[in-house]
Amino acid sequence: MITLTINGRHVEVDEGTSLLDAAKLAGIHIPTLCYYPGLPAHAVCRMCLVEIEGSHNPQPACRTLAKEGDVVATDTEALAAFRKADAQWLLARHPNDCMRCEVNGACQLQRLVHENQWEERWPKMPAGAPAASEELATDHTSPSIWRDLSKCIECGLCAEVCGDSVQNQNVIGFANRGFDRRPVTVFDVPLSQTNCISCGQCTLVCPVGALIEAPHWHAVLRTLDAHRRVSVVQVAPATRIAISEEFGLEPGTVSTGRLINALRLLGFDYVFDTNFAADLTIMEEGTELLSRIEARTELPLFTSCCPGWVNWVELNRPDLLPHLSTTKSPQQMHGAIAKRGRFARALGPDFAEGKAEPYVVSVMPCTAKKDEAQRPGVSGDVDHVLTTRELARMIRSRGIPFGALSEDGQFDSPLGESTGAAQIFGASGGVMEAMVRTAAHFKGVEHDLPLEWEALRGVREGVKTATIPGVGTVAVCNGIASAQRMLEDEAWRDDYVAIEVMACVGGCLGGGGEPKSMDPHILQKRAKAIYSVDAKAPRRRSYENADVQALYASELGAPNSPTAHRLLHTHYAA
Ligand code: HC1
Ligand code: SF4
Repeated sequence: MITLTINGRHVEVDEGTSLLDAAKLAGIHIPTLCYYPGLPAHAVCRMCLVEIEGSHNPQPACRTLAKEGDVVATDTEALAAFRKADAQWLLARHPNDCMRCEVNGACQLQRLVHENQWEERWPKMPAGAPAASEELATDHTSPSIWRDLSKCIECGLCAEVCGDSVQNQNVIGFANRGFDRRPVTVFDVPLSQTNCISCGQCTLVCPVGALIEAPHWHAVLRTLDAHRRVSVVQVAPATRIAISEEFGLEPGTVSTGRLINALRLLGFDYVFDTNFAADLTIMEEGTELLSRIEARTELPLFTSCCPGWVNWVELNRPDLLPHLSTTKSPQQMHGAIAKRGRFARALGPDFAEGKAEPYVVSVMPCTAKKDEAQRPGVSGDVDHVLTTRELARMIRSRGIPFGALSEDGQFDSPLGESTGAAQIFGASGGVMEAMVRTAAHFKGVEHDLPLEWEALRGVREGVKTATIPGVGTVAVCNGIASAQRMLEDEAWRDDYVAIEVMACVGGCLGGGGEPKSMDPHILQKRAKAIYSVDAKAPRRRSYENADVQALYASELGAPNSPTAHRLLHTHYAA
């Protein structure tokens, strides 16, 4: 242990602890802009400078390690003046449009200026991070991610998360030095022309509004307000947990009922559960897997519910496309069933004759789901996709007291019923565990096997595996970089029968559309909540979903039937 003094307080910390973390342990707040837990600290924003006795210049607390006997000050007048000047420099190059900015209220620069009442601005300077052209300064070409370089504060977090530290995509990097330093895409082209997989991790770490999800919530609100169409919303498994954080509830709080009540207050006519379609996905994908095993073809099967992963395969390894399950993701399946199934036909003669269809919105923890909803072969299933963060904006905008709402909300029937297996889709390993539970049933071995597969769970590096008697060995890649590492060695072709890949670390619960959090344990807290919902569920295997069974009996026939293929399967672009 190391003992030091910060602002006159004695603090004991482990060796290797940064001054920023040491201060946090002592309850002392040091402002930051370019720091993000888990990413390397580059100390470019200089907000966290602190004075250390015996050191000539202030040092950045984020990347200075605590040393035995350090005497540190975080609150001197000189430091306050320095931080103010730093903020003024950033503001002088920043547009003054907070009122209509998508991250209004969640912007770290705005929070600092507000907290400190740094009211004087320096004279306006040329916009920050000048782009090669006006067109590139505001890039709305991606269906999922919007960039506005005039808001960039050059913290570097986007390049870090997109690069080797996490996603390993290296779509964004930094060009030039000094005044002209700015984040650019490879060859400085619009995002839509790059190999961006739309994972949205860059939007999650951006402290300002320079990188955001392509916003759909304004259009959704306008449609709901007009009330001309029958509206349907579906909610992803991960959203019902993480949205609690947006409203000050303890991370890991399950808010399913509150969320349903909030969606009704916003004006949705029907509130359904994406989990219903996750159970349906398992019926289709599990059957597809067993057929491929029987036919000994196109194995291993890769899961296809993560659109970031599907994008990556299409962009980087089209040779793997035959291995991707043709089963649509739960989001798209749900939309297809809601628009073209018995539910829609019962809405009235125009719906039955195909002249009208309900307006379908999904709420997802994911930015790539926006891109997925526009894919050839599935576009039209879902009209708008909201991230968890966007839904929180809508709820706040209408003054709905989310935290005070009752947890008694219930999904509508029949597209709202689900099992615990569907709920765990939201965590890395969950899709595979859900598939194992039902595949074991199809193979008649489920009673000899555990229901819970610990080996497939958790937010850890490397490939997670489990061997299922009668099925084979299955694998889980936690994050796109982990899949890329696995593919470097050809052994995956022989070692596994099925492989789950989720592009974001932690799975959907760590998705690019989730609430921004500086809690280093946030993924574990969200995962614990997801598994607790499964543990308490009365039915925990997808084939036990009575409404899914009824759907097969009344409309689809059997899993992988021609009707099921028409509604619930897709194809990929080579
Ligand atoms: Fe997911 Fe899925 S689990 S992809 O992570 O298969 O986004 O939560 O909704 O579609 O069910 C996301 C989550 C989500 C789909 C399901
Ligand atoms: Fe990189 Fe993902 Fe952002 Fe695209 S969405 S730029 S791949 S972090």
